[in-house]
Amino acid sequence: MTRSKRSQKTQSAPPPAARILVLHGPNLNLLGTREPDIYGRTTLADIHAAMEARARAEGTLIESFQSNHEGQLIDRVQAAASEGVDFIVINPAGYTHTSVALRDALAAVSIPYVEVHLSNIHAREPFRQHSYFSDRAAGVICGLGAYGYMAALEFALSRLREAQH
Ligand code: CA2
Repeated sequence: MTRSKRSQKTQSAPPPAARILVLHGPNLNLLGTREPDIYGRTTLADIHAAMEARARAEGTLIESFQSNHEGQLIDRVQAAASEGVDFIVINPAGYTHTSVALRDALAAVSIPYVEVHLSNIHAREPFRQHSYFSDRAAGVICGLGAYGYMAALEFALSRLREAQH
């Protein structure tokens, strides 16, 4: 056996890149185009681009998915388990206050998640002040606008770095 073949044999494969999934609930596709006083002027594409660049710098794979349909979000969460997603950042939007089913999907896959809201839901109508997601979240960020997603991403990256050591 040649020296290069021998060294190839003993080299271990690099660990697979960590994976983060960013989930956006209903109506967030409108971000940056309507109600800028509440939700700001940053679009979902802007948010994804900024998160992508930051994650790439750490060698982490990131995917974003937005849907206006509860079942599609649930399917995406279920698929995340078989895809080896390590961390989820989720803004369940209106489903925050209604969806036992999406909560159950996150509980079923046991993937840690941070819940993000652009607005401060505690300073708004009473019905927004209960979330079906917060008690199981690693953390909750609200009221920081689009920056909240970057803060959640930094937290996820630090968690994933810790897990690799
Ligand atoms: O503050 C948040 O991020 C929310 O999750 C946004 C949801 C709302 O139901 C939650 O209570 C708090 C609404 C998302 C609607 O997004 C729009 C964006 C631009 C224009 C219109 C709606």
